[in-house]
Amino acid sequence: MNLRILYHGLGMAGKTTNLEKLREIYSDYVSDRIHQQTSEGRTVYLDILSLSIKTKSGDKEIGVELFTTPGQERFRILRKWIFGRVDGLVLVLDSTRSLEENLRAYEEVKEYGLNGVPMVLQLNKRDVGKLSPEEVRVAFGDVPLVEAVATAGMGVAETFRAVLKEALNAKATAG
Ligand SMILES: Nc1nc2c(ncn2[C@@H]2O[C@H](COP(=O)(O)OP(=O)(O)O)[C@@H](O)[C@H]2O)c(=O)[nH]1
Ligand SMILES: [Mg+2]
Repeated sequence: MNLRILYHGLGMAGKTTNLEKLREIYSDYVSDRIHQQTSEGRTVYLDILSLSIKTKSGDKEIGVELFTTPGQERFRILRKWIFGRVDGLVLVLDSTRSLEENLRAYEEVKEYGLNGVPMVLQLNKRDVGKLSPEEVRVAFGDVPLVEAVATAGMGVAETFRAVLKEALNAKATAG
């Protein structure tokens, strides 16, 4: 089985940081050989991380491909092409920005027809941001929400496991 997980959110929300931390946390499971090309630590194009993980029972191997959307406006047109099939979506919210700003990223999710995709919210930058989980819940209802400080690795694996669970559940339901 193969799953494709997209990390979407405003530019600078912490998408790349999530993938970098996951690469460290799951270093034994990294199956890609793509060398991340960044300049000054910023995403040049897009980040991909391929993991090969085993199910709880250990009898099945799942390939998980994680990717982020590039924030630069000039790549806007390419995003549709990047999206293709998406099995799970992490909407990375930046708690240093307003709810309204963050909702723009969700508007894009809808614009690209991804609003039916299993979604997990990550409220990132809890170390510096003011946007509260309560405000987010009012806007999104009971979508799974994980608080994070991606730079410290906090909430990163939890977010990944949550979206994996949502994606696998949806697959099981679909048969
Ligand atoms: N203080 C703080 N900074 C963060 C956090 N997550 C990411 N950053 C910083 O925010 C900036 C943008 O992060 P990046 O992962 O490149 O965002 P992207 O544009 O969504 O890929 C970088 O300087 C990160 O180090 C966090 O939880 N707390
Ligand atoms: Mg990035």
